[in-house]
Amino acid sequence: MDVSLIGAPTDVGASVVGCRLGPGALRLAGIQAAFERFGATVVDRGDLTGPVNPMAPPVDGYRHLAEVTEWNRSVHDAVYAEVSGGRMPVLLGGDHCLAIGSVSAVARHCREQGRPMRLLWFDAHADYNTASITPSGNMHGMPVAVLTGNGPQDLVELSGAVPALATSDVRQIGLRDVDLGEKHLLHEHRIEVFDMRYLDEVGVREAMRMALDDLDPDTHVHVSLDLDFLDDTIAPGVGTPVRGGPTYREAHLCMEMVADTGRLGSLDIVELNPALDVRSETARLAVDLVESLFGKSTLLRVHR
Ligand code: HAR
Ligand code: MN
Ligand code: MN
Ligand code: MN
Repeated sequence: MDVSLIGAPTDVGASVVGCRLGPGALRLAGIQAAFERFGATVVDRGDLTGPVNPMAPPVDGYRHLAEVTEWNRSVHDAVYAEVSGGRMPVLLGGDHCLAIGSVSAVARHCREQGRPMRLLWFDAHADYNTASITPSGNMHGMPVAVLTGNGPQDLVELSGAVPALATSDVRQIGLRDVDLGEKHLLHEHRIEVFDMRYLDEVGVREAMRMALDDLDPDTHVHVSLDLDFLDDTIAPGVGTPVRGGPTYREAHLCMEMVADTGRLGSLDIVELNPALDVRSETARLAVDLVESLFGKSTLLRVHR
């Protein structure tokens, strides 16, 4: 497997700033070596550049729409170049608005190849807000809505086809902080949500089994890992921490089950805020999870 690291050091989509420092912190925590330990060949493409965070108020329901669009164009182009060249793009964020660019680029590639795609959205949040229902205007709260066709035209059309993804391509895992408007919209659009209550009730194993069910042998799996998916006690270094998330082992089991599919094709690691982290704990946990995603547990178990 040939992995390409792409840094996108920005927090234009958030109101708590600091995840512009994420790519550097993930590199320092050893993200490249984590991929290499499990046999990947890694090229670090360095950091993309883009507009600074203007720290401006929302306009017509969006904060920093022009800047968010510019960053996502760069991310789209960089991710598309890697995935269409047969490599696995790994986006080092940056805030979660950048998944608009990365996921739409992967969706474009899959469309061109006639392959199905499955988006696994690991997050405390649904990121399904639109201009009319957002409580904040922050665009990191909107990427799933944009990718499925609800959002500003330039972003919705980023990869050509509208929508970039069908709602049936999406599985959301770990949700526990969803705005009322989002809840109605998720329900109306029938997005498959495995929220924390569901994980509590049926267990991580069964929830992940369902999130990964009927994958075609040809399906491209994209993991979008918002680090606030994790319980805030083990991952303090995020802008919008939420209590009651998966434990260390539960999060690893999620990644291990993705690894077992053998279909992981692209990855976002987003929302790391090193300014709020404690001794790089969250960055190092992200690196640990990457190891599991790349099959750390594979071949370990022997039963007689
Ligand atoms: N739902 C809230 C909003 O839209 C907060 C979501 C933003 N936080 C994230 N996204 N980290 O996953 O403003
Ligand atoms: Mn390919
Ligand atoms: Mn998110
Ligand atoms: Mn989140």
